[in-house]
This record gives sequence, structure tokens and C-alpha cells, in this order.
Amino acid sequence: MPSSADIIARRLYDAGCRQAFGIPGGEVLELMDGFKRAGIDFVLVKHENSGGFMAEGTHHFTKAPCVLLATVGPGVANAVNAVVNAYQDQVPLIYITGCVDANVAQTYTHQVFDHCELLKSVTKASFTLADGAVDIIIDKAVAIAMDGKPGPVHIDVPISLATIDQNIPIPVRRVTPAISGPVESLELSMARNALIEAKRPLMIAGVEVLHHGSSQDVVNFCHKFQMPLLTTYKAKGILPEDNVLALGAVGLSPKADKIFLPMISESDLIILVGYDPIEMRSSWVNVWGPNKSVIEFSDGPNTHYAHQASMSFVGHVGAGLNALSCGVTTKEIWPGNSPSEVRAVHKKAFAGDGNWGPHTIIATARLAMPRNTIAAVDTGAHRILLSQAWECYEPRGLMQSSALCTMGVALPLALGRKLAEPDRPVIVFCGDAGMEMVLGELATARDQKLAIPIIVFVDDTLALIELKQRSSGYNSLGVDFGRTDFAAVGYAMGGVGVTITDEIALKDELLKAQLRNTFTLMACPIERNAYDGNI
Ligand SMILES: Cc1ncc(C[n+]2csc(CCOP(=O)(O)OP(=O)(O)O)c2C)c(N)n1
Ligand SMILES: [Mg+2]
Repeated sequence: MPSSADIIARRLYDAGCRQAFGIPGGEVLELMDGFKRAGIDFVLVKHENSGGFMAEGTHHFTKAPCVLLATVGPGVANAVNAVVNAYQDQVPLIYITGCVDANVAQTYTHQVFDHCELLKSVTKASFTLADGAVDIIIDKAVAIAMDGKPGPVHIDVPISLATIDQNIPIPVRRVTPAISGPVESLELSMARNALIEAKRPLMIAGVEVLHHGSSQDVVNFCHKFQMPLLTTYKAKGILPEDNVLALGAVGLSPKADKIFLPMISESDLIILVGYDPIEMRSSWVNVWGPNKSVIEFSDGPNTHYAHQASMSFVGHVGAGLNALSCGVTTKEIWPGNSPSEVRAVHKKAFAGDGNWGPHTIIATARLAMPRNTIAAVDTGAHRILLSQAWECYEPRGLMQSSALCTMGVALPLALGRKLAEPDRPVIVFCGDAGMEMVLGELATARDQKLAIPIIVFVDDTLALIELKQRSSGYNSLGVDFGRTDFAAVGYAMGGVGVTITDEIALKDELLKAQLRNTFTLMACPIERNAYDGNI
């Protein structure tokens, strides 16, 4: 008969999971064996937090839930940041932790704290596995993680329960409810009228488009109406960004806001599709006034009050968009002023002056890497610039932490994606502080033999914070640090390391890096203050 661990592993495999990430401890050995028996690879990482981001990287390829495993106490605590990120950045992470049995915990206190209590405020659900309900709990965990706004679900597995055989009844059918679009109604007719009458409509798309598999609906709508589109950072690439209708991305850049916000003021109809303002900075809170005509399609009711809409449709966002489009004929929009000019202004603003620096590094990498490259970017000044300047040609073409905005994500996200889809070119962009936060995972890249180019923007400072500190008139404090020899680190960690100071060398190294069976750490020194006026 299968053990509890077998049931958990089998159900995860059936849900599409092929990798689980973590660091073992005595409490999870049976679970790891169960994974192996079910065909799920256990990937040893150097820090549980990174393991959580690697798991996320696999999800962006498989679309299945992703799995992180941690052992009692310190292992569990280490991954809290990745769990919070999964909560805010909407990742269906199944976080399985080992714990001591309840009776043992009455007297045995070593490493023991209440895992569920710690995690309940940052997970969609937190379960302690129960004998006789193992299959029910794992199925619930998968369903809850994937349902609506995806997010993390935690299961604490008592050590002895993992090994107990389970007499599981004939598999039951677990129905996933279909989400539907709006029905024909007065509100829908009013929305269609607003679209028919609009002279300067504009669409803003966000991450829920991806959750609903609605990218093509957005593309079709934009093509049909020649609708200009802004996306959040997570929604980049829904419409390939070399399409003239894809104006650019909005999120954290005041410089981009200056270019795009006037269009929002001028627009007489804003169509929000799966737009979750959790990715936006404060300048986007109530960015349009109460009289603006706004049609919103979203997964859930707007109770965040970060913006208001005049018409709101809750349900499948792609179906909503199709319903809006149905029967509406097209006409010329934005007469007299061309959104494509605004697009060109944005492109120019983030193109740089051609000298060596972050702009040139990003532009060179985009040209040198194949069109189907998946990029991962860390958090800092470099991310704001890259999210504006890096063109994406497919949904999830750029991975990042855009809601929690945590550092230390880019390398592990890329490792996870590359493990899940080995033939896909994947590249990492990271600040020097962010790279120093996760250096250990270079060893994971080495062990997994992953051909990943890693570009480090070396400026010896926490540039984003230094910029804020300076512009707010604070003393320069706690933002500068000494220079790490990343090229030497690359070799020390079993990969290749190189320092690069010009475009030709960068292009050359990027081509070589894709052919190696290990990572290439590329230290790119840039000027201090390189982002001043640029993000
Ligand atoms: C885990 C975590 N700690 C602190 C911060 C605050 N923070 C945001 S950006 C940043 C600077 C990152 O420096 P670096 O990686 O060198 O990137 P740069 O800004 O220089 O491009 C810091 C400290 C954060 N977002 N996440
Ligand atoms: Mg830096």
C-alpha cells in the first residue's frame, strides 16, 4: 500500500509537478523518497528561500503548482520570504514542511515552533496532514493554490505520518469550477456603447490575464480595435513588445510615468484587463479621477480601492473582453494624435546614449540573445531600467518579483525555469548586492550543469536606495560596499567568470555562455550614479 508520502508525491505528479526544491533534514527523508518513486526530481539547493524561487521558475513553464520542501524549524523559517513572495506575486507554491509528531512536541522542544501559525498570514491555507485524509489534504492544497488568484499553500507533515500506509479509496473526481465571462445585461450593453463612442480608448493589462490564459484574447482585441496597450511588468509580452500597439510597461518608473500618464489623462475610456495594482507604485493610486470612463475585467471584486472603475465585470477576463468586443465594429481611434509617437518617446527615453552603461548592456544582451530568451531580473535600480528597456515577445518573457519586490530572485528563478525547460535560452540580470545575497546558488547552477549567462551590474552600491537617500537629502549611510571579484567567484564556484567592459566582449561572451554546460558570471562594472535621471 502507498505511504502518505507516496500519496502526496503521486498527486503532485498528476498535477504536473516534475521537480521539488529544498534542503533535506531528518523529518523529510520519507517525503523525498516518495517524490523519487513518483518521478519528481528532488533538487538540492543552498538556501530554502532560493528553492522557493526556483520552484516558481518551473511553474512559469509547466503552469502546474510548484513544490518547495523544508525541514523542521530553521528550514521552514528560511523560506518565509519566498512564501510571502508567492502570496503577493501570485505563485501556486505548495510548501511542504516536516515537523515532529504532535505527541512528541509536548515534551521535545528542540527546533520546534508552530509552523502553521508562522505561515498562516502569508499563505492561502495551511494544513497539518491528518491520517486518513492525506489525499484530501493534498488535493485541497493543489486546488486552493491554483484557484482564483494563485498563491502558496502550506502542508506540515508529521514525521511518522509520512511513512504510514494509506488505504486510499478509488480516486475521486475533483472538479475545477469553470470561470465564465459576463452574461448579456444592461451593464454589458453600456460597456459596449462606451467602447463604440470612445475616441481615445486605452487598455491596461495585468497578471490576471496570465492566470486566465487570456493573452490571445488581449492580442485579438488589440488587433481588432488597434487598441494601444500598456502592461504591468508581469504582463509584459502579452502582446509582443515590437508590435506598435504595445506602448510599454508601467510599474515603478517615474520616468515612464511622465511619458504615459498624460495619455491616461487624455484617454476617454480605459479598459482594465486583469490589472492588479499590487505591482504599482503610489503614483498609480487613484491616478484617474472619479469621472473617468473605466471598464474593468478582473478575477475578483475591487476592494483594494487603489483605483475605481465605472463598470466592473468579475469573472474570466478573456471571456469578458470577448463579450465586450462582440458586435462592436471598428473605427479610427486617437484621431490627430498617435499613441505610436508616445511609444517612440518611451523607447528613446530608455535607450541610453550609446556609451557603456546599463542601457548598453541591456540593449546588447537583447540583440545577442535569441528572440525566445526568458530573462530574470533582480530587484534594484537595474530592474526598473530593464523592465522598461527589455523587450518581451511572449507572456512571462521576463520574470521578477514585482509585488513583494524582493532581492535575491533572479538567479533562482532562472535556474528553475532552465531546469524545467532545458532547451530554452535563459539569462539573469542582477545587481551586485542582489548577487551577493544568493552567491551560494551558483553552486546549484554548477551541480545542475545549467548554461546560464548571469550579468551583474557592478556599481558597489545599493543604487536604488542610494538614489532615494541622496534625493531625500539623507546622509550617505549603509549603501556602499567593497568590490567583489565576481569573475574569480565564477571560477571558484565551478563555473566561468569574466569581467566585461565593452559591448563587443559582452556579445561574444553571451554567445559562448549559451554553449557551456555551466553558468557564466559576467561582471559588468558601471558608473556610480548610472541610473540618475534614467529610471
Ligand atoms: C530582501 C530585500 N532587502 C532589501 C530590499 C530593499 N532594496 C530594494 S533595491 C535595493 C538595492 C539593491 O542593490 P543592488 O542589488 O546592487 O541593485 P542596484 O539597485 O544597485 O541596481 C535594496 C536594498 C529589498 N527589496 N529586498
Ligand atoms: Mg548595485
